[in-house]
Amino acid sequence: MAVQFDYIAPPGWQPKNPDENYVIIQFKMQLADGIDPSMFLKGAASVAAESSTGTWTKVEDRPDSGLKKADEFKAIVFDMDKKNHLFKVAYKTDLFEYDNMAGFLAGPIGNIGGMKMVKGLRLMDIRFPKAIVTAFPGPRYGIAGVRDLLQQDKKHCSMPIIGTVPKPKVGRTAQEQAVLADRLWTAGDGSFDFIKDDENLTSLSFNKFEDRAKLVLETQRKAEKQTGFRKLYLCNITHSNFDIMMKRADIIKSYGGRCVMIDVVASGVGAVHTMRLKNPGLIIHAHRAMHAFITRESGIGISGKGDINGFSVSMFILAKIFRMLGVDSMHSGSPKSKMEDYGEAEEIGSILTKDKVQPNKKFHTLGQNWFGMKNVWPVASGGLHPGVMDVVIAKMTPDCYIQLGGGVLGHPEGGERGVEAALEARNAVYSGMTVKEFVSKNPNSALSKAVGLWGTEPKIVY
Ligand code: CAP
Ligand code: MG
Repeated sequence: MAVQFDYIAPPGWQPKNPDENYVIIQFKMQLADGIDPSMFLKGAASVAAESSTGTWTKVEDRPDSGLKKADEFKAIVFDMDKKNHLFKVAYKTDLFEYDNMAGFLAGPIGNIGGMKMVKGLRLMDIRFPKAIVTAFPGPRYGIAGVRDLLQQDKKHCSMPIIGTVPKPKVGRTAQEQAVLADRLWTAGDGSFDFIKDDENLTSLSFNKFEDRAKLVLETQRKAEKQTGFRKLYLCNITHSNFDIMMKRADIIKSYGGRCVMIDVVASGVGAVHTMRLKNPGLIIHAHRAMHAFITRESGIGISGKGDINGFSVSMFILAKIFRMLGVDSMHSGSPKSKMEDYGEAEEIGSILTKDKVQPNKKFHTLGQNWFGMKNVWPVASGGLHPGVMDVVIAKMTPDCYIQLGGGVLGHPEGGERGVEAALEARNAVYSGMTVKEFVSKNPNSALSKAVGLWGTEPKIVY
């Protein structure tokens, strides 16, 4: 297809000073059935063409047809690894409007996913250059900013932040939600950090947003006074009408809240970017519901060795995009989780937390220089319970949120004991103990009861 220009780099070509000059993308491609494998190079060139300047045929060549600039801005295929279906593409930085994420996505994550010549295309990673990274606001608070806002003492600064998303996901009234928040925030030594709305709890007939925000935030103030610990309520403001979402952020602010939660994939990059710029100084928590319909690869190609079917973008890329757009915490997946996990949660954690991320061959990632942009809390969640917390903290580092829904409210002796068990697990890790060691020394503890029910491995119920 790439008929007008030559989109293939000469052998050995590497982009010069990519952090200034290029966006680099690592692709994995499977040609459609019936297309001879020898066409792989041509296919890669077509991907580069369609995602930058080209189309399926030659177009008219006149002085005013823009072909000179188009040739200058054509994307370049390099580092071809035909055996493993891999190649990279370099796009000149100036092919993009630096601060426009929606505009960016329409290029390299645009039409190419629909091309007949491929039956599988996965974007494994994108490395963004300085001009694009620094054109975005990034997080307002990041890890240090949230710890400061919570006025954490030295001990709690070395621990994860821990909280619950009440289950059932939906069912309680706003009043019942506030009563539950009170029970959980004041349980144990009162240091339980946050309560979070579930991804599908917005403003429902029996649990209106405004009532819930008011009642839970009143409870938060009361619990803070009682326990001496500052708390977070991650209140879900998701709406497809941005004006309503903004109004909800203002309501949270007016009730003294510190944080909003957004289903960022469902809401879209425009909503998240604008909310980051316009919200009244709140922490942004990013739930990634819907991401798996975009990021989950079909086939066995995750490792880069097998065939792939279908079209996807890795979660590494979404993590980078939402860090740039400015969320402060983001679901990253977790080891020992109920969700698909091929070891990528720790890598997502690095992308969210480090300033200079190194490439990782295992996942074909390209690394990233964040040029001082604030970092983001990875959120470990999904089927976690107190029995797995030592391993999760060891892998995700103490700079993470740990979220236990069923893993607190399913405790055999009730929610308060669920909180106690989670806090005991966090303290055990802080004092250098494993969960098993703590349990053998404290057989009547809440943690021991939790481990009695769930063990120390994920519990997957079908
Ligand atoms: C967890 C959770 C989260 C998932 C999202 C749920 O509840 O509230 O939404 O963790 O997945 O609804 O499943 P449990 P991820 O603790 O009861 O499992 O974090 O992978 O984005
Ligand atoms: Mg949930």
